[in-house]
Amino acid sequence: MGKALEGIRILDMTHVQSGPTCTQLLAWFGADVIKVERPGTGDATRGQLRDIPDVDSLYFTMLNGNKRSVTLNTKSDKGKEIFARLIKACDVMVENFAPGAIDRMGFPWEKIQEINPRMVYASVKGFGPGPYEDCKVYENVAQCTGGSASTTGELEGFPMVTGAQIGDSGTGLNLALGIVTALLHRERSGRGQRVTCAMQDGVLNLCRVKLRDQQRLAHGPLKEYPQYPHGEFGAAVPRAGNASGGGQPGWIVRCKGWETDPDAYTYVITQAASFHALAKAIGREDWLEDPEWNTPEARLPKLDQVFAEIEKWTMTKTKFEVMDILNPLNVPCGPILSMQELAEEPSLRATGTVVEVDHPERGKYLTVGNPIKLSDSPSEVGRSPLLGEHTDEILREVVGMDEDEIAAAREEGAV
Ligand code: CAO
Repeated sequence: MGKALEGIRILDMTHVQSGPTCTQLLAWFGADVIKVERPGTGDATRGQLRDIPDVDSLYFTMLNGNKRSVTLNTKSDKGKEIFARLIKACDVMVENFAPGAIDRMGFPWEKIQEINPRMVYASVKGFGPGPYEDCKVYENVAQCTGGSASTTGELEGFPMVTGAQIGDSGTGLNLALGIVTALLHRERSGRGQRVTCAMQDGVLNLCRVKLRDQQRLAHGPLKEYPQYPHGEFGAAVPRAGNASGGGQPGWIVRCKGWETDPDAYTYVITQAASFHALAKAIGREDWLEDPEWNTPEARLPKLDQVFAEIEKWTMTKTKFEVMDILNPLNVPCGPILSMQELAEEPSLRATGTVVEVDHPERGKYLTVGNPIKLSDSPSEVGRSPLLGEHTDEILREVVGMDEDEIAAAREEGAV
C-alpha cells in the first residue's frame, strides 16, 4: 500500500519551527519534501541549542525528519533560475520567512502562479493583515498576542506561557490542513491557490473557550473559576490556575511522593455522573446524603474544599495508583507525566508516537512521531538530512541539470 501523499512534491522554504512542523508532517505522509537551505549555514536551528559539538541539534533533527536537503542561494542569478525550475517541478511551496522575504527574493505570488499555475503556496506569518502584519514573530509572542498568556497562570500571578508550542507547531498543523485542502480543491479546479496562516489566529483558535468566557462575563461571574465566590472578576477573563476549561470542575492535586518528586501530581475531574463513586473512593460517603455537598450547584462555591478533601486521599497514593483506582469508577483523571516518563513509555513507542531514529553523525535520538494515524498508510519516521545531502540528486532528478551545469553552479556559489 502506497503512502497517502506519495507523488506530491513539496518545495520546503521553511525554517525554525512553525513551517518545518508542517512539512515534516507532510513528509511522514509520504510527500517528497525538498528542504531548500542557504549554502554554508542552512536552517539556523541546525546550530541552535546544540548538545553535541558540530552535530545538527535536536531542535533541527526533530523538526526535519524524512526530508531531503538541497543548498541553494536564492539571491544569486543562477540560484534564482534554479529556484524557478524547482517551482515549476513542485506541487506545493511552503515558507515561513519574515513578511515580504520571498517577494524580496523576486518571487511574489503572481510570479509563482505564472511559473506554475497548479502551485499551492503556503505561508506562516506572525499576524494576518492589520497593524502588526510586518512584525517578526516567535512562539511566545504568538502565545502572548493570541490570548493564551493572559488566560494562563496563577490567579494573582504573571501572565504565563505554556511549554506546548501552540503558536509554532499548532500553526504548522493548520498550515498542513490548508495545504491538503487546497490540493484536494486543485483536483477539481486545476489551479493552485494561496494558503496563509497567522500564528496569532492559530493561538486564538486554540483559546476559543476563553473567548466564550469573555462573553459569559457580561452575564455574571464565572462560577467554575476559582475566583468564585470570594474573589473579584474584572473586565477581562482572568487567569484560573489549573481549573478546568469545561463544564466539569477539575484541579491538580498532590500525590504520594510530592515532597521530592516535582511531578507527583494528578489531575482529577469531579464529573457529576461519577461523583458518587469518587466520594466513596476517598471516604466521604457522608457527602452523598448531605444537601450541602450532594449536588454540583451546592459544591460549586466550595470547590477548593472538595479538592482539598480529594487531595488528602491522593496524597496516600502514587499518581499511578490514583489512576488505577479512579479509572474503573469512570472518574476522569490523569497523572502528571514527566518528559522522562513519556520518553520511556512503552505504549508510545509501540504506536510510533515516540520513535528512535539513527543519524549518521549524532547516532540514535528520540523524536516525536506522527500523531495522526492512517490505517492504510502508516508513517515511517526517518532521520533529518545533513545540510545539502541531496543537492546533486535533486539538481539532477528534479531540476534536470547535467553534471557540468551542477559543477558550474557550485563554482559560482549558487548551490
Ligand atoms: N538563499 C538566500 N537567502 C535566503 C535563503 C536562501 N536559501 N533562505 C533565506 N534567505 C534570506 C531571506 O530571504 C531573508 O532575507 P531578507 O531579510 O534580505 O529578505 C533572510 O534570509 C532571513 O529571513 P528572516 O527575516 O525570515 O529570518 P530571521 O532569522 O531574521 O527571522 C523569524 C526569523 C522566524 C522571526 C521570521 O522568519 C518570521 O517572523 N517568520 C514568520 C513567523 C514564523 O514562522 N515564526 C515562527 C518561528 S519559530 O518560533
